[in-house]
Amino acid sequence: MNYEILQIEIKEEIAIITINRPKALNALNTRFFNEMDEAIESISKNKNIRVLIITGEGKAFVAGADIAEMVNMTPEQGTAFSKKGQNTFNSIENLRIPVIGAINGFALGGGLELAMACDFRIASSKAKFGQPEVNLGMIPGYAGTQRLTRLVGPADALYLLTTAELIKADDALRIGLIQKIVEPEELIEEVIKIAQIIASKGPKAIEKVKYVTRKGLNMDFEKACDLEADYFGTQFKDEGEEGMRAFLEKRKPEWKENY
Ligand code: DAK
Repeated sequence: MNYEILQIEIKEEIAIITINRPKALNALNTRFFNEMDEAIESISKNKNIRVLIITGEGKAFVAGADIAEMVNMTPEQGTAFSKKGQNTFNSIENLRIPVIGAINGFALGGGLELAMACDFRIASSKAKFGQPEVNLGMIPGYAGTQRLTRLVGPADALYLLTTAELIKADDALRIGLIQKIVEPEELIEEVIKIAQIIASKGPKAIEKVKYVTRKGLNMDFEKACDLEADYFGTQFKDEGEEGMRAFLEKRKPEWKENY
């Protein structure tokens, strides 16, 4: 596919997707979803990539779903548009490698929903967050009601969902919506450093810890603990033996490159 909206860069084991439609504050349209589906599929097939970073160009991460594209939709088209976006965001969340949101500016509506499909978020001190759909007589359509509630709890989620207030990075940090705030000019550099730390760990351990954490969220607690025990066990042969031996021998572990 010829990408028009996304820029994809691969730096060693780290992939960076930049949403580059700054004139419309990176608003999400059908073209974006088609490109993102293709990008995620190709990244999922590339076994050399260990971490994905998603960011935006200009003053917005993403200012929401494209209001100009949505304005004339019928209810049936709206539901289809919503399902399409949900599927794309689910495929980001379900990617086998960690996905970091580098939130450079406005993350509003569908933009915050995209940010929440990432595994965690590092934000510029200038970023702003909100679910302003009710201003437009709408509600979130890309699982925002669900992911926001699971991330910050029902009271903070409903505060944001019903007031449509835009909050600053320090408030987003306080409620657990983001994990760290950095100066705008240091954002990408800092997120790449975090990605490099993750990429230095056992690749199978990283994949499994993401899978068990995510999968367990939708399971009964005891069954989730059984899942963890199973994956813990398999990791002894996959990487644990080398990792623990390296510790005792006071050397760096050497992870297998390919599986
Ligand atoms: N869609 C389309 N264009 C947008 C946009 C958006 N969400 N946000 C900004 N733009 C465009 C503006 O129209 C403007 O275009 P021109 O006039 O230059 O052609 C350009 O980007 C620059 O924006 P501003 O001039 O407004 O820039 P400011 O710095 O003054 O203001 C702002 C920045 C982010 C505060 C403001 O642009 C703003 O309030 N934007 C709208 C934010 C918003 O309401 N976002 C939530 C969108 S609703 C569903 C599926 C999904 C959803 C709902 C239902 N189903 C299918 C059921 C999700 C909905 C949303 O995400």
